[in-house]
Amino acid sequence: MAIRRSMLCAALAGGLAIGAAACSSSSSSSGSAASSSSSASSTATSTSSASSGQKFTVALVPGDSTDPFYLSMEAAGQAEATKLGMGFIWEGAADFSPEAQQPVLAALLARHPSALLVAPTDPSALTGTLEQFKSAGIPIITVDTTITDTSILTSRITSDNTQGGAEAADACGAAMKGTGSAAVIYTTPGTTTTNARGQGFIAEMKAKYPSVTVYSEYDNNTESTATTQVSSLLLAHSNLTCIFGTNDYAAEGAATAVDTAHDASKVTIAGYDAEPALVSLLKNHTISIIIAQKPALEATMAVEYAYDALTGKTASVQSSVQLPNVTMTTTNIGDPSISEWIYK
Ligand code: T6T
Repeated sequence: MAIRRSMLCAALAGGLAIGAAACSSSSSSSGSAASSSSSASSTATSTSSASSGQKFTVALVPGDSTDPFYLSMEAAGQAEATKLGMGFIWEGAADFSPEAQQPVLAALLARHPSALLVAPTDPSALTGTLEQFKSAGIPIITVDTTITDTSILTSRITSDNTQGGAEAADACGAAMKGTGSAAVIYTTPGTTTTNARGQGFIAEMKAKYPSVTVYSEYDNNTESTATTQVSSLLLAHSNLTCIFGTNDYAAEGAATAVDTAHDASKVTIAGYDAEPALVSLLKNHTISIIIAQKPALEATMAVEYAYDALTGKTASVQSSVQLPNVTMTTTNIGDPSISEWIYK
């Protein structure tokens, strides 16, 4: 696990909120990353070596099976599991919703993986199913999103979503010179990450730019819905000059609406997620700032924590981790230390 410790310690140096003890104990094993694939019909599955005699198998259930954010997690989680000699299962629903995710979890429970990594699509609707994993002795680690009852979790790993929202508000507030109105485009009401981003944005706006009015919409994680909502907001509020898309779909939908309204010169768009299509919009100045996460690092850490929990190294497992974000702007995106965080 040599890479593990260097990644963790680099992240710690970059402001990661975990204990320094995480840098002190490690073991290592070698191996090369196996390739994996996924497809989206009703579910996407990639199973590697889960039945080839390995002692442990870790399962990763993403929010949905097609989002580049979760595909980055899949690749990194698979690579780390291979390195640690564990089998890896990837099972995701085509849609980001608790209704779609619940049957995926139920089917997975029947296969009894050694550990479950999951990005829950609702903070409470899946708790009953997750409790069944816990009762079956399967450690649960949430990645990205989480649940309200954290007592059943071995760990939860996410980004500093509140800080990311606040940073978007700072960029908008400055561009707006503290006047006018702004809009937050949330995804679904049950998404803990995007909710925290929107709340962080609103709190920062209130504190630093109290004259700015902030409107909110939920796009149900659908880009075309975000476009429709932003088009209506632009028509209804002539002083609307900032839009914060709390994920890539929201920001891309906002960009289409602003472009269609020919308002690009007066509207600042702050987006989330270094998904390649959104980065292209940053490079051509359609949007002004991207708050990027580190999905690969989240998955790598989660697989390592699963391994530690299964092998009795519980002292290495932090119960809550918030990884720092990377701010991408039109001026710094050419810097390799920034562009390295574009999602693969
Ligand atoms: O922003 C990420 C993730 O953090 C969020 O929970 C859901 O949307 C994304 O997957 C991006 O599409």
